[in-house]
Amino acid sequence: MTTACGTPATYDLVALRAIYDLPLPELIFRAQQAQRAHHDPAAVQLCTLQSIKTGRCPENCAYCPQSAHHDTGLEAEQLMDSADIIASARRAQQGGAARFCMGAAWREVRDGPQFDSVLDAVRGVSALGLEVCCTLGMLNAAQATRLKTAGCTVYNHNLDTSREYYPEIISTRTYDERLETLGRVRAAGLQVCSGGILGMGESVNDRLKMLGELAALDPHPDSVPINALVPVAGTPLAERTPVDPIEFVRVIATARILMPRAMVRLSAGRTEMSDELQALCYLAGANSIFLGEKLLTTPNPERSDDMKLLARLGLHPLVGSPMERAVPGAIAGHGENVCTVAGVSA
Ligand code: SAM
Ligand code: DTB
Ligand code: SF4
Repeated sequence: MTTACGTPATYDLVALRAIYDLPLPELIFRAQQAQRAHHDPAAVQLCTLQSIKTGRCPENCAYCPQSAHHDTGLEAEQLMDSADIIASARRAQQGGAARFCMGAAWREVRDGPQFDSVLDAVRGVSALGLEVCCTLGMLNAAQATRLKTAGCTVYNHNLDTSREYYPEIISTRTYDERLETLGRVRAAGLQVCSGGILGMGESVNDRLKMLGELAALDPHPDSVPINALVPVAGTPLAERTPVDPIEFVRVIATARILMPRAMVRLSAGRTEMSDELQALCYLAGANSIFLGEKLLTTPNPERSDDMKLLARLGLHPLVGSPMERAVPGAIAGHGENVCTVAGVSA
C-alpha cells in the first residue's frame, strides 16, 4: 500500500513527532484543513452507549472498572434482554443519538444463546434506523459476519496504547490478538472503530506510536475514539496523574491529520474537561462525542450541558451517516493529507 505521495502508509516516530510538535497554531491549522477537506466542521456526531453486560470480565485491563481482577465495588449485571436494549435505543434516538453502541464486558464472543440474543438486539436497533455499533471483545470471522448480517455497521475494538506499553496495562491478551480481531471485522465488511486511552502513565511517544498503528491500518479506521483515563478506585490506575490538557489536544489534532476521513471521537473523561478544553478539541478536529449521563459504568456530562455547549460553539448534531455528509469532491486518497496537509512525508 502506498500513499498519494508514493510512500508507504507507515509512520516512524520522527514523522509523527514532526506533526505533534508543531507550534500549536500551526498544528490546529493543519488539523482544520484536514477536517474541512472531509467533514462539515460544524457537525458533531452524537453517539449513545449502553452497557448490555456489565462487570466480572475475565480480562485484567488495568484501567477498567469491569475487570474481575479489580475490586471496584461495581455491581455486575447479566446480559440485558434484547427487548430492553431496543427500548433503550429508542430513547437514545428520541434524545438525538445517531449511533447506538452496545458494550459487553466479555473477553470474547462465544457462540450460543447469549450471542443469539445480542444478534436479536442488533436487528431490532438497526430496524429503528440507528447506526449500530457493538463492542463485545474478540471475535472470530463467522461471528463478525453474523453481526454484519444482523445489521451491525461498526465494531469498536481499541488498541488502547502502543505495542510497547500494552503489556504494562493488559497481560491476558496480546496486541496482535487485538489487530487480528480488527482484521476480521474489516473482512466481514464492518466499519472499524479503534482508538485508545491517554493518561495511563504512557509517554507521548507511546501515544504517537498508537496513532501510527491506527493510521497504518488500510484503510484507516472509520472512527477513532480518544479516551482520557477515567481513574476508578480499586483499579491499578486509580492514582495516575491526569493527562495534560494541551497534550490531549495535540493528540486529537495529530489523529485528525493522520486519519483525515475518520470520525475522531472525544470519548471518556469529558466530565473532567472544561468547556474551553472541549472547544479546543473540536477545533483540533474532534467531531463526535458520547451523549448521555453514563458511559458504560462511569459518569458522562449531562445531555443538556452538552447541548448547551454545542449551541454556544455554533455546532450542530450530524444528521445522516458520516459517508452521506462527506464534502463532495474533497475526498483524498489514503494518507494523502499526511503529505499535502501536514507537509510531512511519512
Ligand atoms: N470488553 C470489550 C473490549 O475490551 O473491547 C468492550 C468494552 S471495553 C469497556 C471498551 C473500551 O472502553 C476499552 O477498550 C477502553 O478503551 C475503554 N475504557 C474502559 N475503561 C476505561 C476507563 N476507566 N477510562 C477510559 N476508557 C476506558
Ligand atoms: C471507547 O473507546 N470508549 C467507550 C466506547 N469505546 C465503548 C467506552 C468508555 C468506557 C469508560 C469507562 C466506563 O464507563 O466503564
Ligand atoms: Fe473486559 Fe473490555 Fe474492561 Fe478489558 S476493557 S476488562 S476486556 S470490559
